[in-house]
Amino acid sequence: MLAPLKSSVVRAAILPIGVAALVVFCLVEVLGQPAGLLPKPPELRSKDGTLSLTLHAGVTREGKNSFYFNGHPDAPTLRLSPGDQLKITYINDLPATPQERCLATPCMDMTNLHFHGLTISPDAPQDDVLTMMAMPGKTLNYTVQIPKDHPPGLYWYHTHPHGESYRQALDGMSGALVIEDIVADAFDERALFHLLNLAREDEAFVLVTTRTAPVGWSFAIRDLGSRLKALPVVVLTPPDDALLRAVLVKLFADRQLAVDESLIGYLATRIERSFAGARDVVARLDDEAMLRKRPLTRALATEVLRAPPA
Ligand SMILES: [Cu+2]
Repeated sequence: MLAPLKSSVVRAAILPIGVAALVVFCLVEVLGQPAGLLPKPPELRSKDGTLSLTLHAGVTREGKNSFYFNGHPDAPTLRLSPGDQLKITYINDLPATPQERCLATPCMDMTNLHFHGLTISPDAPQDDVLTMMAMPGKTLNYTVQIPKDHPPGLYWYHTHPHGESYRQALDGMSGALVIEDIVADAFDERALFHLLNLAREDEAFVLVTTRTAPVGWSFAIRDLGSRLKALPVVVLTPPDDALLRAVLVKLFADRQLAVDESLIGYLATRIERSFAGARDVVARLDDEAMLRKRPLTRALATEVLRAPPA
């Protein structure tokens, strides 16, 4: 890993259209979803090769089964890279006497997790939907190893107990799982080389995202190496002060929250310098203000920032 690039994401683009795609990507990150659409689930990213979280199964106010994260009926989007480990403590808080009816047999409110589409082990403590099962009040501990050569893509995780998963999944017990980034020395060189050749023949475009620039990688296929190293590279650095402030104002406005300019300045210099960091602090402040029935002020922000994230 290249030291100066550690905290930034390097995006290597092939042909100018790749750069156009990058611009779109950045705007989507900044603007988020238009008001009135489904709320965006929280996003969790692996750090130093691991993503750990506690997930609950529970019942919403409307009586639906749901995943719960940090006390909210949310299914967080999990972002991992090939080679990462995903650790989930999954607690079944569904009632021992189920409120809902099942198709063939009485509901038992048991649950577990299936990682749909991932090429991982079917044995406990990974993607084992047969022997890993939590009755109400029980906990399952998952440790999922994402292979180093796992293809990037959008996958999903969902509840998977036989006879009950249909009803539970329709209720909403599912979430997105994203495998990002190709990693140096951990992808199929022949496949990428063929893909690039095919794209050139078809005048199509390929966008590669990674955390380090290909210039430092070693290649078995020399032609692939020279092709990748010759690509235009666009580095996405952390947002600067002005952008981070604008993002904070926008995120508060999304929640119909009018906040003081001094609070924005206070937060911008204290939070992690990323869009994810901005989203996280706005959500936490909104939650805490509601919970404590207090206005959104610097005093509240000081207390919230001092407390570790739940
Ligand atoms: Cu599935």
